Amino acid sequence: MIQANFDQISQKATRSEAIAALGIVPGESRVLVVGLGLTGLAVARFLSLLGIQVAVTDNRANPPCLAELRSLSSDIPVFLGRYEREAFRAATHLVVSPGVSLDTEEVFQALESGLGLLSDIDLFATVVNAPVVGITGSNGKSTVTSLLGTMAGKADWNVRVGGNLGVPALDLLGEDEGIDLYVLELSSFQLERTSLLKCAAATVLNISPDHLDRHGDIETYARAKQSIFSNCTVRVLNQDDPLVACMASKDQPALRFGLNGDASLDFGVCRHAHAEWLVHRGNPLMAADCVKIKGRQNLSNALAALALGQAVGLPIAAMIEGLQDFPGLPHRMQWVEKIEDVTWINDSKATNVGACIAAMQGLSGKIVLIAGGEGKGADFSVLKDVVKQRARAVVLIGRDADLLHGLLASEVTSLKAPDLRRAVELSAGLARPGDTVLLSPACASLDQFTSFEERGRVFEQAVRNLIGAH
Ligand code: UMA
Ligand code: ADP
Repeated sequence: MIQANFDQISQKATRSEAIAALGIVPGESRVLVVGLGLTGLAVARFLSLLGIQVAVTDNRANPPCLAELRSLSSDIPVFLGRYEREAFRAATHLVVSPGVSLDTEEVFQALESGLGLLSDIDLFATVVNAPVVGITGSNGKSTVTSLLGTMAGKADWNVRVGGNLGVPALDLLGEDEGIDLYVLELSSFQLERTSLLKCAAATVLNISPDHLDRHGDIETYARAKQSIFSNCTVRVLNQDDPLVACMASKDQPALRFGLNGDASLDFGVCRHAHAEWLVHRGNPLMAADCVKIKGRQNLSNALAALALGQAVGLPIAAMIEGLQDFPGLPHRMQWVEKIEDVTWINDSKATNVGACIAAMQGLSGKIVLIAGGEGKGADFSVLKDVVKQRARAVVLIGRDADLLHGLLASEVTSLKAPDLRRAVELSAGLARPGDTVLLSPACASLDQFTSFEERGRVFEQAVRNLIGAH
């Protein structure tokens, strides 16, 4: 026990020193945390434990983590309902939560006036004591992050997995003695405000338009993603995605993966013994059929995880075991029911057009697509071809239903539904035996639901209600 206390004290001292090197010093610095969600709470907790003076502001009157912050300390000043200008004036440093745009007037002005900007990921990177793998991209981040965590577990590594996936990076730290590896899912919002991360291996899985309402254009969005490679040791690059394949650098080694059958790739897919196999520089590793998560996009995810794992020294046998066992995450191409020979699939996590296209391309037979929600400024016209080829009909919900209808009604039968339950009923009427009804909205859910998980649950329940109705 005494040893444990000693370790805690010495760890605190080491972390304080590391944070002081950023110019954040107890008694002198005042850090303003903007946003009181999971990230804001984690940052306030981390800094106040190190004795740093912290204040928090959120423009919501009742932000999600207020009660937790109050129970952490009653001494932390909290400004709610609007971003308090006084709080910005009093601060020496800003930590801006990923949900808050850097263009928000008060934040923008504070940065213009010279305040230092840090992210929770910067603070994490400053004190972390073990190798970090960073995973970003438009689609597949959560899957690859969780899969790599499973692979590391199979090798008996002490691994911690989080970031945009759900547990803020700082909350993964705890007492990090004996941790072998951190695996972080990183969003474009986290990366655009991070400059200190040094990944042992990092990847941009793919780039397709997303969050353009925040980033403005795809170039800015791609640049935020690419910044994951600054200071990284090994770049893992998707050769199938032209926007990613060109992200190589002569100064950093790269491992390349791809589905195009090129045997010279570090990790690829080739024919072997009359079947498709995952290969390492042409050498067969495992039959593609034995990868538990299904679909071409998941084969690509499997190759990415193999390359990242190899870059940090995971044994190949453990990685193969992980691929055989990892069942996939809920709300991603999740089988729900088969009713009167119609298969129902929940892909609620498809919050952008790239994921929706991959979902439709990965299915055989005709599809009734349920889509719509908050499009985040995306260009939906890229859905036209795949909808024309694969869909029998589309049923549209949410804020951008009209926009989608305007583009797709000329290609296939297109109906609008007032809510997801009604969309399920309409889809049941449109689908024929052998079809798939696919919820793959290509949009965020927040106009009608609290999260993509809630949207997926509502869908599953509505589908199960159909069984009772038959
Ligand atoms: N908000 C306000 N006012 C504020 C602060 C936030 O209205 O003052 C709103 C934002 O517009 C946003 C929401 O509240 O819609 C939450 O923002 P936040 O920064 O407080 O979010 P956190 O709870 O800290 O969660 C964040 C990530 N959320 C976002 O980037 C929006 C979580 O990713 C992540 O799991 C968590 O940190 C831990 O790292 C979620 C997400 O949706 C899953 N990410 C986006 C995505 O995957 O597409 C990027
Ligand atoms: P993210 O964390 O990047 O949102 P997820 O693993 O949660 O990624 O998957 C999100 C959506 O993208 C799901 O609809 C899933 O079916 C789809 N998807 C997963 N991997 C890929 C990929 N490599 N390419 C395209 N779509 C993918």
